[in-house]
Amino acid sequence: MKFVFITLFPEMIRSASAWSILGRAAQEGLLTVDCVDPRDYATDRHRSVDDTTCGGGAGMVLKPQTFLAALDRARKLAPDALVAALTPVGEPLHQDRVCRLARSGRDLIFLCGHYEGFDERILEEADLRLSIGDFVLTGGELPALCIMDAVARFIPGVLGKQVSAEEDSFQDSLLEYPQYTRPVEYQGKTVPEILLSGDHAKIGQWRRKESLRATFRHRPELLRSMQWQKGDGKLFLAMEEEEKEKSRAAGKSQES
Ligand code: 4G4
Repeated sequence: MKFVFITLFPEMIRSASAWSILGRAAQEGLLTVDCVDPRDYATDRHRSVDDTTCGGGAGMVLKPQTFLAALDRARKLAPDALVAALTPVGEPLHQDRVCRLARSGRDLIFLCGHYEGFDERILEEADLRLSIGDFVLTGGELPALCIMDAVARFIPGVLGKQVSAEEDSFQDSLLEYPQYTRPVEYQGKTVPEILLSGDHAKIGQWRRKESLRATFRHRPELLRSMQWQKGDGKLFLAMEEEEKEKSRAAGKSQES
């Protein structure tokens, strides 16, 4: 899969995609990362890529000429690509959208804005406007990198053989259960005994229950869209009872 970034800061993209799993995947040819810099398409003496906003006010906006010339070049590199603009007012990204982007079989061109954002005529060229969350950053490079990373995990061969992106947190709207490695005891804190029992049915139940607990504690709104499996009802009720008991005990200890 091809990822093309239209960015004034190509080194940000190149340096961030050279490491770890993405770096290896790029080396193996499972994905390619290209950058097109709008500044290379500037024609004036100052090689300017931005200008003041029409209508007045502080701040600069990315000019259409240089950015769209860069987009033309990107489309030559990836003719069938979807064009995604990163903007704080885009559709908030979720794992199901990530999964659909990966499955679409289309390459991706990312429009990374800076300064106060894009001239609207640049945005009109985008197929999608995406946001990675309700906060504002200085540029679209980090969100674009986040999206490439999330999508790349679905490309066959990018993750190791044993793990697959489909098995992760969010795939069925539940948070991941807690994980442990050796030592069995560390600074007085121990690994739950059941995980050392070798009883895979029991371990499976424990993990499911702890997934339900983590979701109940930290992201209860996700429980509405989770896919209930056989046995979940019983596990959920038992977990909820334990949680209530825990908060009763905490309340008592506060009284004294
Ligand atoms: C477009 C318009 C994305 C792009 C304005 C981009 C946060 C996100 C930008 C801007 C971004 C996000 C400079 C405000 C670049 N910030 N949440 N900044 N700004 O995905």
